[in-house]
Amino acid sequence: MQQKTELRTSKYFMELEEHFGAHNYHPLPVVLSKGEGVFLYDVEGQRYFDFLSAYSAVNQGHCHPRIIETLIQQAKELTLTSRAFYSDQLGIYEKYITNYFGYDKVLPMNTGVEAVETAIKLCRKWSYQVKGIPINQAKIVFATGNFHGRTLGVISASNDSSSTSDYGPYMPGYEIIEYNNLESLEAVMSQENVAGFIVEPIQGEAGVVVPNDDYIAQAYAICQKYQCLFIADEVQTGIARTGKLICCEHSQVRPDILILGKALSGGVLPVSAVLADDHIMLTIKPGEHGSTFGGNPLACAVAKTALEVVQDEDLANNAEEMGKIFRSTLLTSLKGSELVTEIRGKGLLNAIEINDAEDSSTAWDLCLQLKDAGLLAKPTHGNIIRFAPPLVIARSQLEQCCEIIATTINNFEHGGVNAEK
Ligand code: IF1
Repeated sequence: MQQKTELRTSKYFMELEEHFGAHNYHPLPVVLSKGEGVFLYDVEGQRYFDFLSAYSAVNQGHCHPRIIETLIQQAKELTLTSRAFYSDQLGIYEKYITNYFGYDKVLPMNTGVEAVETAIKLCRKWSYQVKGIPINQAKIVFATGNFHGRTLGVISASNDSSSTSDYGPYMPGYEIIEYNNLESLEAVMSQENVAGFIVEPIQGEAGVVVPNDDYIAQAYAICQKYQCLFIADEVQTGIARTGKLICCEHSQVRPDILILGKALSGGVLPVSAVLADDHIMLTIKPGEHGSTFGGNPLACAVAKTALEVVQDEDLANNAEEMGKIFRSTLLTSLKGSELVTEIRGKGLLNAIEINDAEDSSTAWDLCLQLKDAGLLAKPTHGNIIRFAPPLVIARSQLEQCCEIIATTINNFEHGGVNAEK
């Protein structure tokens, strides 16, 4: 009796995840099997514009041919040695990335949160060894609305109950102040034993919260005034996403510690990095920090190519230009909307705010209709929809997507058929 093979439909795959996977996500009901540039394809062959880019990890576009070619070639040679030995990829990559971002040294890690944790440890180590804060007395300042990852070390800085509830007790030595509020930063900085301030130059998960134009520059100046480290979490805003190589460039700020992740590998595998100058980075001595996969030859080769693509394809300027068109086009086409209360962002990190409570299903329902119209996006914090396509998007594609978004929202608000796919 031949075994009946299950039809590999979207339903089939969603049920597998429901049955065998932890329920730590609530995905949009779409099952993807292929990505190419700005497009994703589901198992039924339906094509979508990707307007999430895996939370800004696929800035270079899905399966960029140059990055994939590097992955394949390096994978045939050597993937992992551990740092117990040298490799012919790590030093080349370290020289390339430190020159690329303008720092003395890099500490290579894997996920974004590992890089954030590394920056926290580095800041504390520097504060004891260089600034002279009494051991175990260092305070690190964070901002309300932050998102730095999911480990206990960083959710301890979160004021979002969905990140923190029932995970206590939490890491001590953290101070949380209001984002985009310089007075509160000055006040906490004037306390003793403050080691540093870690901040997202635009808060992604909080809903693409763009601070006042002078916030980052003034915050950096306050950190300098109190000999504290200014640490930029650019895991989501970095790698050209906001129209500059790093978002802090909009403020002419060079962070004391720069944290990168996500698109550092073009979304091909987890690669993150912490960059700093010698007087900070060399406070960590051999054996005092590390990771099995940190700086592995495969990641180094892939990340170098991913950064070359950002430069060669001028993705920062494309993000800047396409972002301006995106916001101006939607502002015009949604001018009369009562549903959409704000369109905001920088470069190709944008969001719309829905005039509904955070716990409403409106944003979710809108994303379902956008999916049916051929565009994938996902709400953040209930009533905000983030729009972040790969930075390789062409003007004609962007204009088509603006049409899809505007038509879908107008139809949702006033009833009517969806835009053509
Ligand atoms: C999830 C959010 C985005 C980040 C910043 C560090 C990290 C992230 C500014 C940690 C990661 C990811 C995590 C992912 C979804 C996504 C996310 F919705 F969770 F908050 F982008 F906004 N700093 N963000 O945005 O990097 O360890 O994940 O590599 O947890 O669902 P990671």
